[in-house]
Amino acid sequence: MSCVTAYIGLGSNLEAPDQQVLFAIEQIAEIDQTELIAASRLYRSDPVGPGDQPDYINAVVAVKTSLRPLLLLDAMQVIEQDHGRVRHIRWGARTLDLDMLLYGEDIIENERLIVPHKEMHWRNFVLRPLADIAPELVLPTGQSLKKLLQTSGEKGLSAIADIPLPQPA
Ligand code: ROI
Repeated sequence: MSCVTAYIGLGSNLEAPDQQVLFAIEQIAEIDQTELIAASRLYRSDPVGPGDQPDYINAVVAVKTSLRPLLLLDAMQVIEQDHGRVRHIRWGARTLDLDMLLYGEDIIENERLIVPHKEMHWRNFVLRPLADIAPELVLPTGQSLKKLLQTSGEKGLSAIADIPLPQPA
């Protein structure tokens, strides 16, 4: 059974977003064949995208998993649905968004999943929390997280709390 470190980005801007994110992290910790190994701080971020939407809460977690990428994605989508996520408006407000950012060193492109996540390279609400838990990370594309974060800057982003790692049951 080979284990891979994967990184998952979390975002919410509806219905007590901080609670949505914290509870989702507990649910990620319970995914089959998957161990939660690190969590970033919790961030508040200005909304990126159209119109008038509430601020977001964002975080990133690292897991060690022996699930193949699409099975990990399935488990993440079950959690999103549990949070009442309805996919309709592109870039609209959402109760919970879970993005697979990285799956080991893999580069994945199929109809369901693109890894590394296409927009992580410029989204500071992904890069900054990722740097909390993997400051020396280099993406499979060869780009260093530090470099990307220098370019994205930290505008509109503030760390608001530490996230306690849920204890295994
Ligand atoms: N903006 C912020 N700040 N955080 C997010 O998680 C987020 N997620 C999105 C869009 C709508 C692009 N904007 C976001 O999907």
